[in-house]
Amino acid sequence: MRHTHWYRDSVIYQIYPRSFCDSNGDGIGDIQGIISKIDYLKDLGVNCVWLSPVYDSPQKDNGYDVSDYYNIYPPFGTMEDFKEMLDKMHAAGIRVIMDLVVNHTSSEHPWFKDAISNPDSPYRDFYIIRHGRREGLLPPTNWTGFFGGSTWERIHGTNDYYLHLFSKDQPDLNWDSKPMRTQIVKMIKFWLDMGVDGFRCDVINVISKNQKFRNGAPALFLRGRKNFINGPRIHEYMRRLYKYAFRNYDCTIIGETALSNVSDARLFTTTRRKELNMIFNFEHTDTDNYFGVKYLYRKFKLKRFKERIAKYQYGLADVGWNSLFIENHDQRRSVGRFGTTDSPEYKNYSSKMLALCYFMLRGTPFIYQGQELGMTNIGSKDLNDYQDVELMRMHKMAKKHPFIKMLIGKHMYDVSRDNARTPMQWDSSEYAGFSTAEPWLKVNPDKDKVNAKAEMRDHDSL
Ligand code: TEU
Ligand code: CA
Repeated sequence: MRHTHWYRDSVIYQIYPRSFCDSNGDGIGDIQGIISKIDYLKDLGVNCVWLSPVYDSPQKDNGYDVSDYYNIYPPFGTMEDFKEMLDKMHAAGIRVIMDLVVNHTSSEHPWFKDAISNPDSPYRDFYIIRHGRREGLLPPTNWTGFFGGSTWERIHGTNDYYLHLFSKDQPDLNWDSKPMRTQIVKMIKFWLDMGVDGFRCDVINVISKNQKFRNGAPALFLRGRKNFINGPRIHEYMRRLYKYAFRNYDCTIIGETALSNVSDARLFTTTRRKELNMIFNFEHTDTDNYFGVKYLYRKFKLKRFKERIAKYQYGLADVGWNSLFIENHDQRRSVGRFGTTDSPEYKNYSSKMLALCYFMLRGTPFIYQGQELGMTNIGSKDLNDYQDVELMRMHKMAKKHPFIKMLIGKHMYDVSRDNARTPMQWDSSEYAGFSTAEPWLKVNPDKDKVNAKAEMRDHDSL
């Protein structure tokens, strides 16, 4: 089958399954819930859906910690439910892209469990395991990870450490291992053969690590990042994935490539290089922080925002293709961030103005669930209203180090990822039409002001 450019004519809708629609009243969104909203998606006019991870997982990072790539997380449903959804989406003219989380697995993945419990395990080489310095007293390097703190965790009862760029429940896979890569290719084909239309590849630009393991220069966040952001073999791995997994399917491959620049973006997306179709880069959403770290809050400046967007519009004009987005499950809601929610009237103008602006750029637009309703941020300063592993780590660090507290304390809740993860507001009932029971995360208290039916009515009367 030929690899075509259908993504260039697509509008892609991101579903965060946990928060979209709960069909069976357990407070957690699920696949049958998604199926029940296919007509809504069709009405909205999108022709592709990107599903955040639905694989089996202990949910330490809401599915970005996969323990079984070949099964569905039971509270979301079964493989039959997934196939039913895929068929019904296709029948409605909507393609389906899955999340592909292969920088790391869950620490509950059988490969990892075997790797750390058995020194002769064939799976030891699937992960990045090294002796600690000073007989295990110190980790192999001084690197620090995306959620703060050391990237190394000591393996209980040994002098060895494993690498994790995210939480300690998410050990990094070793892409320098060929048997490991072969397993990933096999898994990708399993889903493509089932009829899945592509992947959004989670943090794919950090899969190659400089395995000389040198210490990084002093830095507040992500110390040693040169060793793993767009590491030494990154483009080789992208081309290998294309050649062995994607080439023979008419699929779309999007890479999440945090902390890249325009020249990296060109390398990833130049059509003739055969790596990725599009990337998600965050320079524009990082307008209101320092160094690409969302917790280092900085005042939003429209001029900087426009410059950063323009940079990629011009930078990829002759090669490649842009993804257009201003929200996702890691980015708080856009209307109060880049516009204003000061009054219902301004909120309405702001959300429509933002939509118009980014839809008119060159690239493929993405809508994050609830964005079409102008859903807003939580606004609570109570830790009990939040659950995200990233925020919990930041909160812990701020409690321990007064300097970090001074840097991030004031805006910690406002910038946190749960702002984008509150249940979808289908109507103004108690649980917003998301569920009949209390949802896993509190419904946004502004629920009376936002709801899908009212917005659709608005739309019909235009
Ligand atoms: O996120 C990558 C990630 O590091 C983001 O938090 C990024 O740093 C930030 O949004 C840029 O401003 C991906 C997933 O989207 C996220 O949900 C996971 O927690 C993470 O990978 C680990 O799998
Ligand atoms: Ca459910």
